Amino acid sequence: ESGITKPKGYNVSFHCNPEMEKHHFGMTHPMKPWRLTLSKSLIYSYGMSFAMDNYISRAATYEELATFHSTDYLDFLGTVLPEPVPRDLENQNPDLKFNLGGSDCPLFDGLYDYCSMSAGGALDAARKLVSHQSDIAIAWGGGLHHAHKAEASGFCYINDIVVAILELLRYHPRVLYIDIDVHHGDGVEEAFFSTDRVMTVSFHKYDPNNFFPGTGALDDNGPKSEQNPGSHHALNVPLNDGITDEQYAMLFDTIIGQIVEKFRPTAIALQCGADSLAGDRLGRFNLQVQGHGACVAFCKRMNLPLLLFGGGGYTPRNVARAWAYETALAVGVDDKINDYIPSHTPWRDQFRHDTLFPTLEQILGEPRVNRNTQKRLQEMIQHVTEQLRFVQA
Ligand code: VJV
Ligand code: CA
Ligand code: ZN
Repeated sequence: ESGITKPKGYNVSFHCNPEMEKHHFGMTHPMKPWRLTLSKSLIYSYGMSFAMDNYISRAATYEELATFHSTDYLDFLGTVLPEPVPRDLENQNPDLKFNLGGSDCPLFDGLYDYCSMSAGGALDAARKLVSHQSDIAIAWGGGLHHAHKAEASGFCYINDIVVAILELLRYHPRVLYIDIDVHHGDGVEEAFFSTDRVMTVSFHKYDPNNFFPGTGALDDNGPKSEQNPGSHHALNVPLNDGITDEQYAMLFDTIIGQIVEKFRPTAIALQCGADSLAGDRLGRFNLQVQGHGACVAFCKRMNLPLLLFGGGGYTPRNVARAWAYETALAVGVDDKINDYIPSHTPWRDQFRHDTLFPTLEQILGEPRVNRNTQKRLQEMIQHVTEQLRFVQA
């Protein structure tokens, strides 16, 4: 038995930082950095490290973070201390400085290190792509798409995606950003609102009054003005509860296919938030590991430098399954992975049955009622097609 080996002439790099994974948002907070450790264990157990270049990422420097974030915000983030008594859910202080210290974005030990390590992994990944050392670069510790220039939001403090895309833009004329997290990628969209060099497209659950962050309607396409080159370069695909693999793939392939044809990106950044999977603690969709992974497979087929970020994902065992499967897709061993479980793996047969591949037959989560009509999905495709009439590469 040979095990997984490196594909010839095709490089995948894997960027992680074990120190980052040790941080805690608080006992019952949904964001659990240890899901990264779980994902990595599954990936390494399959022997996938032998098919990739593996890097321990460094922390991003203050200067690197300041390419997007305001120095006022960074200075505060670097000096605030955890509160001795955490604020409870009900009793929130309405005037939090930079939105730091509430229940969504708590102050915890080592917060600044956690943030700079997340961004460091994303930046390392971007640099591997621009130097042509990698064809696909993976940073599962990144993908924190809600952070703004001078404000934390929705479990995100530093927008590692924006920092990494800014690095790509030093060498790439046009970057396509795609976001399959169940939440709207508002921070990334806003950061590139006024440029035509980045097209952002987010697929998300949309219900302005009941689902975070409430933005990302179909006709939110950036500030509409003649002078703004960024108009028509922000696309949104607002969805309802219970969308299935088939519907999602149809939308994704049609929309992304059209965008690639019209916008002609020279690199793709894909945020793979795993909270769009069925059975997620915060999510609402019915996606299975295959349906989620199909988005990665589609982007890979575009044959462009590809940066894969993590993001949300609140049922850790499913996060690990999805990101392990997507790592296998990136490397190109998804179809033969079960044959390659190293022979020295303890409980090899149980491992084969309990972890990754069974989920490719088994259904994740309680199925939700699908509230997405075929008619509405067609309207969304139509709207995107109309926006793309204004786009010229
Ligand atoms: O919906 C919100 C904001 C509120 C105020 C704060 N309360 C707790 C919840 C309602 C309006 N925030 C969302 C943020 C979701 C962020 C998603 C991030 C990503 O996946 O897109 C990218 C990494 C929200 N939904 C659920 C919760 N917050 C939530 C927060 C908690 C919690 C339970 C649920 C914080 C602490 C604890 N439990 C103990
Ligand atoms: Ca999204
Ligand atoms: Zn999310």
